Amino acid sequence: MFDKLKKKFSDIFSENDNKNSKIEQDAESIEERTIKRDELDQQIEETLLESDVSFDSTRMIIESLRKNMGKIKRKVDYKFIEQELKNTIKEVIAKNNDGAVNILNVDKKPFVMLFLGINGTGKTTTIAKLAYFLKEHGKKVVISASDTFRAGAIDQISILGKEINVEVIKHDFKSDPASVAYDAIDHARARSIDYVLIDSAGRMQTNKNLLDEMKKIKRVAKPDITVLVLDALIGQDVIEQANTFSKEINFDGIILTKLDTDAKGGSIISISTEIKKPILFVGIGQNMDDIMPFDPNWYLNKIFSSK
Ligand SMILES: Nc1nc2c(ncn2[C@@H]2O[C@H](COP(=O)(O)OP(=O)(O)OP(=O)(O)O)[C@@H](O)[C@H]2O)c(=O)[nH]1
Ligand SMILES: [Mg+2]
Repeated sequence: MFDKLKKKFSDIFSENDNKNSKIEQDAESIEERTIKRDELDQQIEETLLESDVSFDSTRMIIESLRKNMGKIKRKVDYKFIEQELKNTIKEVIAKNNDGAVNILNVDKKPFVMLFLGINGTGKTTTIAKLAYFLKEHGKKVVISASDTFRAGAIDQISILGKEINVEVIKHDFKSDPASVAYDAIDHARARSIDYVLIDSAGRMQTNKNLLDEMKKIKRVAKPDITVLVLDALIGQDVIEQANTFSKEINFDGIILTKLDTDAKGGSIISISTEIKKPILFVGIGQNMDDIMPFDPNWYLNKIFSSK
């Protein structure tokens, strides 16, 4: 996970640090230090851009790094700059996630969650994983099989439901997804169930019928939270995907899936600076326990080798 980004950061900072310690630092002029700093900024910039961090996010990080570091008076301390870069990225991500709802600590029952996204991003798997996560935390969950559009979708979620021992409310193939959601919420109310997780059919931002259907599910189910599921593998395209979705429907947070297969690692930074919706959970594999609440510190420790 994020191996490329981690390796590049490690190369930049430890290599330069090694070179640095070999030369007589006090003999360095201000000009020499300035050149070193500029080179370093350029290396960081290139690394970020190559790692799926968008152009604007990259600029923003470089600028705040420069601002935080102030004038170059002393020798260029690579370990120190690495720490500053880490802090700068942390600031960006933590600010975006500030105030994100803690799913385990909500004061409404049932708490209704609707999951949206384009085809194959991992909605159905994520719902099963999240149901499992909630169950493990002592919560009662029901799933609404509201993808009635794709053949096999109802079976897929039913099988997953059995695997994790969570009830799945379903109607027939091609039936109205909003009414399945309505039934699931009704079921939850009657049985004092804590969470209703509503699956939905994958849809492209261009498919008008499916977009109208999505709006209807939202109108009928009145979810407490609407979550956009994004696939980390598409890299920077997550931004465009999220922006096009948000023109059609308002969503409150993001779940980023397939991070385990993401070597580049920068999409978390791009999302934080450009979509400005909190990342609630991340998917890190295909097993039912491969989901975790997103923690900026976890991410930083994965992309920087130094503690
Ligand atoms: N490696 C990995 N694979 C994942 C992760 N999350 C989902 N997948 C895989 O992605 C594929 C698609 O997952 P689904 O849950 O069916 O995706 P979906 O968004 O429901 O797809 P549609 O219903 O067709 O729109 C499956 O093979 C999942 O196992 C993850 O975090 N890591
Ligand atoms: Mg699905």
